[in-house]
Amino acid sequence: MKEHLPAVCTPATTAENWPQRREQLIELLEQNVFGRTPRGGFETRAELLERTAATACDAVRERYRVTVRTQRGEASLHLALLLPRTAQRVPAVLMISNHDKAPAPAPKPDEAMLARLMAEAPKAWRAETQRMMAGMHGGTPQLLDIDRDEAQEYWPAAKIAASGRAAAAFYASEAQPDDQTRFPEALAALLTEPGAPRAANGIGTLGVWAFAASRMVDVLCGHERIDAGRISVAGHSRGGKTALWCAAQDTRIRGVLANNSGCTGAALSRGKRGENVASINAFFPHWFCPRYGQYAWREAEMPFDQHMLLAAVAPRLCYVTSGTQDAWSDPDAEWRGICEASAAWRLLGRQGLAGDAPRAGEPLRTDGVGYHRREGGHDLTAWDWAQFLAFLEQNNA
Ligand code: GTR
Repeated sequence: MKEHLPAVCTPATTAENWPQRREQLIELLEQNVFGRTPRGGFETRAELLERTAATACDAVRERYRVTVRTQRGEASLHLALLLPRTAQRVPAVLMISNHDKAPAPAPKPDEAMLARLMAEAPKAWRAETQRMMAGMHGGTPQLLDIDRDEAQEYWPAAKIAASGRAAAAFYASEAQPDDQTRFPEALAALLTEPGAPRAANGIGTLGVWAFAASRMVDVLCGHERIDAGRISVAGHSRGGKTALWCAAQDTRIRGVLANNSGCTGAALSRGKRGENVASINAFFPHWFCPRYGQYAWREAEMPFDQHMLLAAVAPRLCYVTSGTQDAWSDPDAEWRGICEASAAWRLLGRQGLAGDAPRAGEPLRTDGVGYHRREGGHDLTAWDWAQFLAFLEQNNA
């Protein structure tokens, strides 16, 4: 369904004025979806806590305490880094981990918002949303130890280092726990007015996570072993949405790897199946600015859509993935997102993607965007990582 899809490039957009158009796209997404990101008034510093030899590969492991200071105080996050042993500066991949080291309680929905959205919702939506959420909120928490370099499918740090790249990772929850009853804490508390109700365009949890990722990029850019022009960010699902928003805003980032990012990630909201603007705002209102919830069931009125999030990365590198059985994310909506966003890459003289979605297992890689569909569900696997590394390799990133 393409009716009323606002265009990424207007008739007045040219390659020369693309930077201004890009700013407009960021502004639309800030005001309506993710909330306003601070442009200044903060400082980042890093303290090296530990440097050791890696256990699973020929690399050096470093652990940092990264402290962000604003006029309201300081918050610290932990950055794990695995550096291949080589004399040259290396590219880096930064993982925004939405998996924690220890089990954390699953985020609880906002009951009032949920009741309101449920009352307005079609019957089939209510049943599907409740079924999905029961699974999500009752499931076993997925864990990740970012300080380990041994084989972990979800975050194969040793494989990334073996490919000649630094593998960096941090826990999003250290910037702000994923819980609407606890917003704002940690870094989020330094970015919001204490005690004030959230403004319609006030930063949400994903905005705080994206801001935190950019502070990690501050540290990576200043690292003597890292090539500051070749830093990519990666994330899965809510981490994928965050990686896209971070790369859209932060032009120091060379590429983004957005895995199964779905609703409010790579998937166009217009005509989307599975999770939609209503369900995501019902269950995760804290992820976004309050204004976003007003678009529940009103997608046609949105002055934006998710192709604009992807397009704001152009002409840098943007790779989107889907799982064939990840219906909640909607693989076809993710494919339409990257195809519609491709107008920006084409404007800037790069190849875009168009036409029918590729078959599962047949990745598409260009000099700007890339896409694959993996056989299977909502997951980040060794096969996904192999394709990410091939895409980065092809583009010298
Ligand atoms: C779900 C949510 C999705 C996706 C996913 C995840 O609860 O509906 O948008 O972000 O979480 O992060 O695994």
